[in-house]
Amino acid sequence: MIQRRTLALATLAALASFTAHAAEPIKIGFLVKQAEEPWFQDEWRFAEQAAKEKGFTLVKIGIPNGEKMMAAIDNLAAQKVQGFVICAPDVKLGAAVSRAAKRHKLKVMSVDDQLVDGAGKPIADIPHMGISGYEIGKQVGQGLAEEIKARGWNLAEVGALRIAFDQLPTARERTQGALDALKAAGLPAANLVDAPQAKTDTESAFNAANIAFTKNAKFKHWVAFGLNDEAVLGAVRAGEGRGLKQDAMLGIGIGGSQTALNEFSKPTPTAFFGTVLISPKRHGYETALNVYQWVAENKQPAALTLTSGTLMTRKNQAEVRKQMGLQ
Ligand code: FCA
Repeated sequence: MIQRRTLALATLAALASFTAHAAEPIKIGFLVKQAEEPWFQDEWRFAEQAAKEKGFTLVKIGIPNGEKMMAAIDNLAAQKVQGFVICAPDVKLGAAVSRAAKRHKLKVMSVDDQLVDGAGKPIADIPHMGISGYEIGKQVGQGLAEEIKARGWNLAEVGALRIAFDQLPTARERTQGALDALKAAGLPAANLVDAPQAKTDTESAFNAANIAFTKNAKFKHWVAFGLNDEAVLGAVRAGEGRGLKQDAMLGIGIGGSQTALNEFSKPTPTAFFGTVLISPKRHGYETALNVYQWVAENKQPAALTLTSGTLMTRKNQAEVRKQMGLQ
């Protein structure tokens, strides 16, 4: 009798532990370097959509520097998260991310900025979703070249302001694409003006552009490009401070989130002419879903996914956003 009861209890206990295990809630982390930037807000919003649809919990943490990043990964592990998506504050932290993930047995996938090892090579075992930087940059350059032509500007008198953040490979690729397209359209190579920014936000771009304008007063017209909308917006605001309005300057960003939409909704057009709209839905929803499926179904994400963009201006914004599934 006693034996049977013990057996029954043991079975119950085993069952309980099995159920507890089977029902262990899935939690996925989503760490981004600049939580205040509209692009990252959008990514989080779409990741939440995936969480809601699939029934997992999303843990969102902003990681503005390496120290906060390491603390956030430990924090995820303490919360029993099983995997995470990351856009690191510095891609050279790749080896540290990889080690921390292994130590805590967490699945990890990067988004936007591909992590590299000590030698600057992408870390092969961290799946990545990013934009096709060079192609999208070319779309920026082609858009600028077309508008230069439409306005009848003489390319010899156009300064090309490159807001540069060259320590980030995707930023380098984007601005190189834009520059190559402008050169292909006939921009003299000597008209390139580099303006390195300290961080990838509007204020840093504004400061960088101001210095560049001061040093290069000779150009009659300006075009500006950079890694994102914030870079171009900083250049546009700096131009305005010097009396370079939209009839003298043109900028095309990359992103298409609220930063660009705010500019487009101003009653008078600014020099922020357009942006190449990229997809926060793919980058937020799909990466979160990929990591979820990795954890729940052991389905490994594709090693590398590169997404495309579409040129969006004040005029076609509603249409283009609709096509991208963004309202
Ligand atoms: C980088 C940039 C962001 C965004 C993203 C796709 O992380 O810093 O602004 O353009 O790529």
